[in-house]
Amino acid sequence: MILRIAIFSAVWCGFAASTGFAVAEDASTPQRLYEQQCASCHGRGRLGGTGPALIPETLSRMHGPAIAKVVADGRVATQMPAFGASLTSAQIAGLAEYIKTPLAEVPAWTATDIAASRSMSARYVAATGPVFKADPLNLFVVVETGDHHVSVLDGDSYERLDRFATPFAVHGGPKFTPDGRYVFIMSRDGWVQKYDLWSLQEVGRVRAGLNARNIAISKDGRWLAVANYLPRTLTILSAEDLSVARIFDVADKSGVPSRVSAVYQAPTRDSFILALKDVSEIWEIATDPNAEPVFEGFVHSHEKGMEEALPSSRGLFARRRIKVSQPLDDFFFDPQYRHLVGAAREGGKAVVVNLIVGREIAELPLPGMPHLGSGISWMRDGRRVMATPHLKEGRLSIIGVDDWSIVSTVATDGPGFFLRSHESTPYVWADVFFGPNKDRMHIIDKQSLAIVKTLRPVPGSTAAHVEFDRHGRHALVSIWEDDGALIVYDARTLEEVRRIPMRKPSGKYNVWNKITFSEGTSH
Ligand code: DHE
Repeated sequence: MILRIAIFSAVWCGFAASTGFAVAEDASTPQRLYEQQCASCHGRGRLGGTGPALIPETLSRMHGPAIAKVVADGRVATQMPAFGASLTSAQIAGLAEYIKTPLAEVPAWTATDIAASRSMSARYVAATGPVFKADPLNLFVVVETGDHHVSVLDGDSYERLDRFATPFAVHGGPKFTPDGRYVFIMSRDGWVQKYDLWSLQEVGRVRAGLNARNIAISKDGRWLAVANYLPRTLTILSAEDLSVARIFDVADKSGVPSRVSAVYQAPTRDSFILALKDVSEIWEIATDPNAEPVFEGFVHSHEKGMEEALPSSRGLFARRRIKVSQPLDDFFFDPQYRHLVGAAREGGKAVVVNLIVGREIAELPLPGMPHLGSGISWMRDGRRVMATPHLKEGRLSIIGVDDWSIVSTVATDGPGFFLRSHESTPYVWADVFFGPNKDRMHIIDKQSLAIVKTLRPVPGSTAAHVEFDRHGRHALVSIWEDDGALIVYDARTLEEVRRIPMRKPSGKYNVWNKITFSEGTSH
């Protein structure tokens, strides 16, 4: 019966939208209207179904047409129909406001829910080797957010080997197993998709959270960590079959819950590092089964009126808390993963944390919202430096990684989002993501720090996010538009060599550069 109602309402929803059949006025409140028109696809609790979740955590991060416009006109390349002919503009405006309202309480998403969402592809057959001739370690995975697909490109010929549908609204870098065979892709609705790059087939998918930030894979490729905003958890999945291995309820030592801003792999430490949004702690979770015991410190025991030692944890998934002075976000790691630099929410500064001793060791004045997660590093005059763009200022900050001092600043034509380089190129490529010069891409000499050229691939269209092939011969630039393109440049002459039409190619990731933690890419 429930199934029949669901089918009826899905059909009705498409029928009403497509015929312009006026919706009765008993749809008196936006909530009631939502239940009638949207719930069959987007879920009764707005947490998603065949359509994405309609909650502010997801919607406020989506770029594109305003919500009311999507309701009225539908969304191209998806199953979202147009309601403009069947709903009044007041009803549409009411609906748009309703779905922007935060949920009354943080919903649960338990191990049982996750397990129930897991679906392994019945058609998947694992090939014994790559089913193509291209170098499997020089493939590119290109996320096309325009129509929620991924293209797999041969990194030598730039032929497209496959193009497959992803979950709605992929965010962050896909993560690869250490051998480069499998890639994991995450959507803002918490779906994780596993794809086999040798067989060119989806392996399966699972919903690990309701609103997720990013994923990280363990050093040995066995575990996948999913950072969630909703609920306040870190989900650890088996990378093999996407089953749930562990769920951490995230809260500080005194029990205050927190969203997880991001999770990163620290390869030299064989651990995951977590940035926490709401509490002044950084977490480290061991992915080494033989990890040393982690001592959690002392708590005050009211019963005994004394300090009592907290039990230590050891081995796989042992958790360590690092106390910091305020919540830190958006981490850059030095190449040895001895230090991280995190952005402090207030005060226009960044904080350096030594991961070995587990405390803050330096502060850097970095106003204008540094985007440390995009930071890259290289050797300059015998010294390692890192560079970070700023989301609110047209400049790059160049920082000495040895003494954490500001070495220089490079003035750019506007605030940037992403930076890229490669071991074998003398240049850093920096986009100008925001403002009137969003169509520009600066090429900066790594030694002199001079801008040697500014590309303008498509006047008026955003040029963003660069990735090199494994040899550093070519640099791929996205034209970040719905009818966009991927432009391949010769990394030495800086001339265009190829243009491949794509649907808003938001990011592209080279297998080799990612699995070797190339210093020119963000990790
Ligand atoms: Fe991202 C990576 C956080 C907005 C596109 N973004 C990341 C990562 C984090 C992050 C923590 C690193 C994850 C990883 O790769 O494992 N992003 C945030 C934000 O906090 C912010 C500012 C606001 C938000 O919550 O959404 C934000 N990000 C955006 C966008 O608006 C972008 C431009 C478009 C979009 O798709 O939403 C965007 N973020 C990206 C991309 C990466 C990314 C393409 C991967 C970069 C890479 O090269 O590795």
